[in-house]
Amino acid sequence: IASLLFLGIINAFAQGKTPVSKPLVSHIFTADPSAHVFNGKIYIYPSHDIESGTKEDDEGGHFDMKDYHILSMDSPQSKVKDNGVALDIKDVAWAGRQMWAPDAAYKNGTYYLYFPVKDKEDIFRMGVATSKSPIGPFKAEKEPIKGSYSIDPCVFKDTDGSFYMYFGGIWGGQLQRWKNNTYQGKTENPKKGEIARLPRIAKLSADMKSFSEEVKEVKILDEKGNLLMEDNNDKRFFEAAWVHKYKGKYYFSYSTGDTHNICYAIGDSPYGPFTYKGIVLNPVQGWTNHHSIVAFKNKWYLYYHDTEISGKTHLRNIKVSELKHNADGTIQTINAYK
Ligand code: FUB
Repeated sequence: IASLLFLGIINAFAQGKTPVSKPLVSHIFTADPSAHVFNGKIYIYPSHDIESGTKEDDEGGHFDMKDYHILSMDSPQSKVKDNGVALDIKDVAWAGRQMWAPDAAYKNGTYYLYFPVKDKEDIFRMGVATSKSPIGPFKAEKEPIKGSYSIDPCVFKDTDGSFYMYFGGIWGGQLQRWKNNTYQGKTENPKKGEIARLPRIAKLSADMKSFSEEVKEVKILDEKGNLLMEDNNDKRFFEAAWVHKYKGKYYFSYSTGDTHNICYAIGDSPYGPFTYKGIVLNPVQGWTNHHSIVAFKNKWYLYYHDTEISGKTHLRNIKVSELKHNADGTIQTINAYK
């Protein structure tokens, strides 16, 4: 671990940047941190990055994760506990490969873990697993969620108690392969001149294991009310959806992928439309940028990852930073480096 940290320091300085925050854990690689407050404690549901030996390709084949570990802590500043394996790919009957960014929710005494994994046909689907404990172990349902596809689920609980799943990711996340919720087979990646692909939303049923409605697109508009184009790749949706509610408004935040920003857009309904407002987190070390935003004791926190320890894009480490809303509701952009 000491040598991993040393490599990380070299990586940070090699890029002329000094990280502002430290990795939360360094004994395993973690990424895509979905943070929640359950029973007054913080639980993080991250991806568990590993070196599986799978060659790097344009579809992200080197992100070849096989299980999930849940991290817990008393507060954002407290010691972090790794609670061991919460769900293993070998215990998901329909799974093929690549357990990517998960999320979690709690309702009526049960915790739900939502996770994207490729099925045996190599198509990403969303799985759901349940436990009586926030740290698992989780037991997966026998089939993926009916009508689900692509990656990066974010399950948002609204103030009226309704739960919504947001999801989607282009390129390796396969969102471009779906039109009107129908699989089109392998297609080319979106091109300049096209309207940018839109993230998806579906309300969850009372049982939390299915969608209660047809999956819909979530519109992200520019300041003039037009849908963002693929050409606006420093602003358009790529992956890593997250929703938080602040002073009655819905904040939809996401990664722009190939331009590496975490951006946000604000709306009046969980379904959107959302109007683009700015950048939450500037690019971090490594290709991917993926985050969550959570309130804890009257302060807001941004959980994110970079590659400080390994210097490798597929071996990431999670971090946390305080997030501030301005009086007009906009978010102060965070730089992960000085
Ligand atoms: O961790 C695998 C993938 O990398 C996630 O699903 C994306 O959001 C990106 O962070």
